Amino acid sequence: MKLWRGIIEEYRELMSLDADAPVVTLYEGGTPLIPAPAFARNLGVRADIRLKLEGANPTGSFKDRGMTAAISKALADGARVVICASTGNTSASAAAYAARAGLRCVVVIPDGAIAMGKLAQAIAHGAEVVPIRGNFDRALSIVREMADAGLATLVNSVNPWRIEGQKTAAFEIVDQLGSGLAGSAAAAAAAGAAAAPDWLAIPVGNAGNITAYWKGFREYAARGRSASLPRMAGFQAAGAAPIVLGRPVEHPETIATAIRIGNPASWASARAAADDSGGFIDSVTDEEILEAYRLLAQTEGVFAEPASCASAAGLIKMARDGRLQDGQRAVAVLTGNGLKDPSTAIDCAPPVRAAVDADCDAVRRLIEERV
Ligand code: AN7
Repeated sequence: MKLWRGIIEEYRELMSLDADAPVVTLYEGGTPLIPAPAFARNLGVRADIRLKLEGANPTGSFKDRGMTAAISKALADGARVVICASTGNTSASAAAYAARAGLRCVVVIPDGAIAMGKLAQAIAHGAEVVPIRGNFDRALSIVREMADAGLATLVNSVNPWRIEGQKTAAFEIVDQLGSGLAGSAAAAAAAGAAAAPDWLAIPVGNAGNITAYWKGFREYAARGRSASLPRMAGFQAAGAAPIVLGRPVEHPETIATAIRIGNPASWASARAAADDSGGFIDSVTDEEILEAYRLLAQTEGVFAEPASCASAAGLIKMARDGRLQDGQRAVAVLTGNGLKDPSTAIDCAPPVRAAVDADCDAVRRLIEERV
């Protein structure tokens, strides 16, 4: 059995890290790419749908791919303190990798607007948590200023090492799809080369991840390791959809707090990824996100956090309006684990029934009347 070594060791020749630099890793990456036949049946088109389970990373989100690279580089450069703004997952990941590297970690978050699991992680890993009376966009501008002043190394996705790490998810998808599968990528596969899916559906917040995936797919194709490129389909939440609207949103609002971002730092490169790939950036409503959230959990056994489900909600929308067609293959990136946000899971479901007496009769009665 070959053990997974983390994304830097697995894809070192495709990343421009110094060979002798220290590697700070939690053995991130190598996440499952799973078929979603029940979800696909709900779409009403005969498409091949796969889910990339980024919630299976060590801290429960895709951020770990970027963080192993950014923290390794920070350590190599002699940093003592790292800093980030976050809607939650970046802070959880930065806190964990900084702990492993022995670095101080400061995280600046919008007060009251990050999911409980993520806050718990930042605290558990010993990060210094600074809540601000303002949103993510404000937090990002503050930490950028702190970094410019030389107080700390910035590990948000404006740090190019974050993008370097995150692009490896695109490599994995091509490798995992392998060869000999159905869909319009089949011709390329038959020729012996692995290929990208027809569509890559992905949530968009600060827009680093869509930028990273597009970079990864292009680099893999340029190296002859992928016979095709996907069309990139990015999805923002309707209440936080600056790229779709073409202007910053001053007060972004969505149940998907991870992507509650009104002025994405990587706006231009996200636009380019969509345009250059023949794709688009669209929005999905909170209701559509929650519908996808329930479908994935209850028909596929996949618990992804609400922001993640923007990609799956996007596929439902694409199937409805004819953009996703019979015979195509689509991968939805599920960026974070559902356990990150237990409050949404509980608040959006019927209440758990009141306790019954602790005897078999009471429980049997409930089973017989189908609870
Ligand atoms: C689950 O943690 O911005 O478009 O500060 O946590 O690369 O920003 C999180 C973003 C999608 C959007 N899904 O990715 C943060 C943060 C989940 C996320 C996104 C985030 P980008």
